Order: sequence, then C-alpha cells, then structure tokens
Amino acid sequence: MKKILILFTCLIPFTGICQDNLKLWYKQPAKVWTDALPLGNGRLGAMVFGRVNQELIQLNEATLWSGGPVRTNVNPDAYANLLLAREALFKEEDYAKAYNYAKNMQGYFSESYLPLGDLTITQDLKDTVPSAYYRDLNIKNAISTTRYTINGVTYTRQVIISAPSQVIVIHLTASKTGQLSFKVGAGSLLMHNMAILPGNQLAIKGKAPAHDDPNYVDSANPITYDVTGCKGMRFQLQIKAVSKDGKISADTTGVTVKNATEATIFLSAATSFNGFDRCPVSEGKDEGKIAGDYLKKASAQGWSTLLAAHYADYHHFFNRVSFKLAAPADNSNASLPTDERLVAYTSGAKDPDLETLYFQYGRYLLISSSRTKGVPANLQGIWNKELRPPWSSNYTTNINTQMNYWPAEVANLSEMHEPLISFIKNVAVTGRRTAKEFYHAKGWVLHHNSDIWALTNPVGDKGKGDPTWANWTMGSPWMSQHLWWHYQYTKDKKYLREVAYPLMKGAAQFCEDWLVPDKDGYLVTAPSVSPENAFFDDKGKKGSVSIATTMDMSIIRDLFGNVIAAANELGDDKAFRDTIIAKQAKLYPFHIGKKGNLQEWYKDWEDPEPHHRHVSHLFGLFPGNQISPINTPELTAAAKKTLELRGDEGTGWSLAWKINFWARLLDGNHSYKMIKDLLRATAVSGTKYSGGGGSYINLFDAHPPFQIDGNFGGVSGMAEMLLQSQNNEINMLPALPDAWATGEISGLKARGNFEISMRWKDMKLTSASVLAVVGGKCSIRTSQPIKVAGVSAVSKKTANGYVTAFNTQAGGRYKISSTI
Ligand code: FUC
Repeated sequence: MKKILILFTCLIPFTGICQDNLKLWYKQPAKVWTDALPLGNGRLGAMVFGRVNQELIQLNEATLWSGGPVRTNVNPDAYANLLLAREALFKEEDYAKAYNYAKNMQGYFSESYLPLGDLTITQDLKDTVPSAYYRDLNIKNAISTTRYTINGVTYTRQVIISAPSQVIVIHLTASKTGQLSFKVGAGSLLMHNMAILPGNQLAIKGKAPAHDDPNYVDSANPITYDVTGCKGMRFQLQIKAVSKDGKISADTTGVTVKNATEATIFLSAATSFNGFDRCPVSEGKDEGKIAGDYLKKASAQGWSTLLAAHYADYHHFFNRVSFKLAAPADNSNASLPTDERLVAYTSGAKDPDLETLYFQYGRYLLISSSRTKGVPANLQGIWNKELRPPWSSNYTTNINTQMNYWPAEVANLSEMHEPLISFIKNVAVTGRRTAKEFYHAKGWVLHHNSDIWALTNPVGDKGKGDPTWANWTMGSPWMSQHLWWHYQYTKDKKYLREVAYPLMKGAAQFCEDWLVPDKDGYLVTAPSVSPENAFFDDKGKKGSVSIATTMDMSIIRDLFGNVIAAANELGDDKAFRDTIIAKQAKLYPFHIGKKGNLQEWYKDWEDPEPHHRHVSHLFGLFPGNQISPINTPELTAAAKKTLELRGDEGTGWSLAWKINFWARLLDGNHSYKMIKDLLRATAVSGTKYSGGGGSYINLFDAHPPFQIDGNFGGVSGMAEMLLQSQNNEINMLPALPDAWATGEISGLKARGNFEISMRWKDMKLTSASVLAVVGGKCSIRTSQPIKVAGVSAVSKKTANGYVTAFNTQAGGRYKISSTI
C-alpha cells in the first residue's frame, strides 16, 4: 500500500513519470507576469505565460536599453562643492550643509533596461476550456512545456532559448493530424513598425528612447525619442514559422499556420548596440542582418537537432553541481504544484526539495541571464516587461549588482562572472573620466548606479537625487572584489596580470586620492554615506552625509588587502604595494558601539530606522573577510549584535544577505530561518519598496517588486552554509542547519580552484572529495577529524574544529573520510 502511495505522489499529469525536484510546475496558466516562467540564453529572454487560446510570451534582449554613450564634463562645479562639503564636515560638523553640497556634486540619472516586445500565439479553437492542463519549467534542461487537451486533442508547446543558435524556438504539436492552426502576432511598447520579410517572415523594426527617466522620478515627459541623434538604439525582432504539413502565410498582423500537426516558430532579435562608447545609430551594428543570419541558420535545422545542441550547451554548466537533502518522513509537499507548494511551505510544511530546487533555480537563472560580454545581469536579470521598470532595471552597485554575482564562482559558474568583469573594464574607462572631472582624482570611480553605457557619475539629475544613495562613491573598490574573487577561484595568473590587477590598481589609486586625514591622522572618506541609511548626530539632528562610514572603510580595506595580495602573487609593482601597505595601516578602524554592536558611523550615533534593510557596516563579515569567528572573535560578537538589533525583516535581497551573514557567523539554524523567510510566498503584484520580501510563485525574488538579486544572494548563502573558503582555508559544513542534517552536494568550488563534493549524515561529514584543478596547498577545516587517502596530511585540533593540510597536484582527486 505504501509503495503505491509513493508512486501516486510521484505522478505528474500527462508525463506519467516521477517528478524529479528540478521542475517548477502548475495546473493553470499564468495570470500575471510573476506567475510566468523565465527562459534565457544570457542575451534573449522570455517569460512564458502558458495560456491556452492566446499564449503570451513576453520578450527581452539584454542589450536593449534607452540612451546612448555617456556625456562628459557634466558637472564642472562638483570639485568646488567637494571641498566645501569637506570643510562643512571637518570644520563645522554640519552634516546638513555637507548634504546640500553633495547634491551639487551630482550628474545625470542612468538609462533604463527595456522590454523588447510581446509575442502572442492565438489558436483557432472552438472550445477554449481544456479538459486537462499542465505547464512547467524544467530547469535541468532549460525548457518550458505547456500541455492541454481540448476536444480530445492534446496540444503541446515547448520553448527553449538556444545559446548555440541564438534564437528562441517554440515547438508546437497536436496529438491528432492537422489539428494545429494558429496565428503568431507580436507587438512592442517601443517605437516600431511591422514589416514582412521574404519567406513569410514577420519583423518588428524599432527604436529605443533617447532617455527614459527612472520610475521614482516625477517627470512630465519621462520618455523621449530622438530620431536623428546618437541616443536611441535600433532593434529588430524577426519571426518565422516552419511546418511539414501546415500551410503558412504572413502579413503585417502576423504569421498564420493552418492545419498542421507539428510546427516550429523561430524568433530572432538583435539591437544596434555596438559597445558602451559607440553611437548606436551611426556606428551601430546591423541588427537586421544579425537577427536574419541567426534565424536563417537556426530554421534550417530541425527541432531535435536544435534541442540536442541546446541540452549539450546548457548541461555543460548546469550539471556541474548536484545538491540533495534527505526527505522528511512526510514529504508530501514535494509533489504539489509549485504555487501550492510555496504556500504550504510558507505555512510551515517541511520541504527540503523546494530548498534545493531554489538553489538550482538560482544557478539556472544565472546561466540564463549572464552570458553577454559587458552586459551583466541587471536588477531583473534580463527579464523586464515595463517601459519604466523599478529603479530603471539598471545596475545598482551599492549591493544589488554584486549580489547577483556572489554565487558565480562558488556555484561553479565562473564563466557567468565574465559579463561582469568585462562591464568593469567599461566602467573603469568612463570612471577614470568621472574621477578626474568630478574630484580631480586619479584612478576610476563608480557611484551607486550604472547602465549599459557604463555610466559612472553620481546620479540625481544635478541636485534632484538624495545623496544618501546618489553620492555613494565606493563602486570601484567593491567591483574590484569580484575581479579578485575570479582570480582566487581560477588561479589564472594571466588574467590577474592583464585584466584584474590593472583595474584593481586603478580603483586603489582612486581611493588613495579620495582618502583624507582626519584630526587624529586616520585616513577617512568624506563625504561618506552608509547606503541608504541615516543617523541622529550628537545634537540629535537627522543626517546621512558624514565621514568614514564603516562600509566605506571596510570596502577600501578589502581592496587594499586584495591589491597587496595580488601584487605579491604577481611578484610585481612593489613600490605601489608598499604605499598601499602604509595607507592600509592608517585606515579608520572598526569601532564597537555602546550597544555592543559594530558601529555603522564615524561616531556612535543612534539609528532613526533601527531595522533598515541595508546592513552595509557588516561588509567586512560578508562579502568581505575581515570579520570572522576564527580570526576576530570580538568583532564577530559585535557583528552578531548588529544583526540582532537590525532584526530579520527586510526586502528580498536583505533577507538573502542575512543568510550569508549568519553562515559567516557559523549559525546554520539562523541562516536557515532566513532561507524560510526568503522563500515565503509574497503577494503577486505588490509594489511596496521596503519590508515584506519573499518569493513569487515562479520563485522570482520579491523585493517586492521583483528583483533578481535575492535569488542569487540566496544561492550564495546556501553555498556559504555548506562550504566557505575565505582566509586560506576550506571550511566544510561550517553552518549546517538541523533541518539539513543529512545530505550531499557535489561540484561546489572553493578558492584555490578546488572542486568539492561532500556527503553528511546526522550533522556529521561522512566523506568528501577534493579535485585540485590547478594543484597547491589545501587546508580543510572540519568539525571532526578527517583522513585524506594517499597523502601525508598534517592535522591539528583548534578551538574551532580540526584543520588538515596537504599538498595537491594539478588534476589530482583526493578522497576524504571521517575518522569517527
Ligand atoms: C537600492 C536598495 C533598494 C532597491 C534598489 C534597487 O537602492 O536600497 O531597496 O533594491 O537599490
């Protein structure tokens, strides 16, 4: 009887196969956008609604943004105001005055990431209510399926976005001969016209706006077009249908397929974007030819050929990591459709499979949104339906863009980090100009917003932005952490020498000039903000612009440490390294406040908003490595106190950050609590901008609204619970929660380019393996003694577990077993 029951809970409608845990599936079509299912090849994106008589697929192309190359010399008054702001801060301690001067140091707002268009597939059906319905997203294969039965005919639509072929492919079948008749239509919110191309192809030819104001700016004319100038790239979407037995025709209203049994729709899109510094109009790419060439090549291949190439490409990345947790006694939640499953989980049902699904979904989303050079995943990855998306769907660099890339290395998707690295190269070019023009400083600067044009100025439309966010200056040192991480995980010296080090050095040069001495001789930043928080100063006045926030100092300390390590690694640039060593020693240090917390500000000020979503002053705990229970117990206790005072509530990304923090504090159960909060079902169409973070039913992170950083921060946090590798040692199972007492994970990466697999039972590591991709010394921390087969390892017992060190050969695989 028991066996039969298990069999039945495994059945999914139609497929007749046992549900593995790598699917999101539903018994009804998407009503709203956050019910729809995302597909992407890192450039083209689609949100599949899975509707019956009129399918809706919302489309994106990663390079489709408003605007054009950034302007230069936008604020010649900035430097004079910098000097005034410093005088107000140091001489008068007048924070309100400094705030106003900071406003005078602003440039223009970033541009916006735009939706490409909507595709509709309208079926010629007499009856539109299906007798059976199923839709899913299989993240193991990166394919979505919609299937329903109407009048005895089962219709199936499968959608993939192929990276090898650079097209979206929709494959449609009917279970009875000749029963498939439909019309494909398309539209765009952007300026466009429809055209018919030879071979019954439909095209949308369009143009992006010259400027698109952020959604939080009240403006009478937020979207402007420029028909002749360099602002506003062109784009093209081309659509073609192929069918063996159906009859195909097309006009400007759509492509019609009649009486087919099987048909394939190909979508190809491109923009004229030709780099951040090129005019997308006169120097733009030939978007029509690019889209046309992809379409021609792909449509000459059959569905099964395209599918095989798509699987091979996707599996190459996705299959590197597998993650399984032991099922609880009652695992019935796992067989529910994803929306019901999320709701049941939110009400307390145990569902470890949903947690591992969420982890793998984040990896899926990174593979699907981050494969375009110079164009990293933005606030919404590559999925956006709105003309004025939340916060312009841009790059927000005071936490969000970086969080997108926290899992890239540890989750074994190093290649997906490259779009960010190439973007950093671009912002270093514009940032050098901004540093010089705004601050008369060397090196390169990046403020809290950027876009595809590598904008680096402080935003705010010259005085309209709140300096609390607009005038944050630490983008270049924080971005440099990613350059260094990529090296730490790959150990690619050529990359370090040629790409990373010069960029890191440029960021350090900016910091050298940006730092000024305070009255005690410490090097401090001024003006300085702690994103996007405020304080009550000594006189009880609310302010936000001050001196040497803990975040600023922590980020600079992180960069300086990494620059010193990089110079040592390269055995080069000794003189510069030595100046940085000297400056590092003079940086304003951490302070522990009267509440036992890590101070956020230069002084021990009170918080007007104690539960603020940003926890910027804990940068040194994560993503930094300056605070750790093993090396700095006092600061660790202060960091813990800070988190307790901040509380567990927050936006999606704030919850995700806290998973990582608690993992670094080695408190797996608190991390797990934050996972549960991040995975709580949230309203489908909420637009509240703070508080109430969670997940939509398509498992997109809800800030709310949708923001993808929480998905990625969540993956990183889960990985940090299982494996950490900062400070020259690999910590296995550092923050295992009771709820994950038994499980296994394979393929995570540790710094030093080690690939790690681990199994554990009843909270204890049972076995592990280390693949030393490039070789070198390997130090492993575990809570119990371990044995490494075939090598002489040196083991020592410490206050925080056992450390076992051994030398590895490149390509060597080392088997580890527990000795208890
Ligand atoms: C920062 C955050 C907001 C939001 C925005 C995109 O400004 O404070 O919560 O995530 O970025």
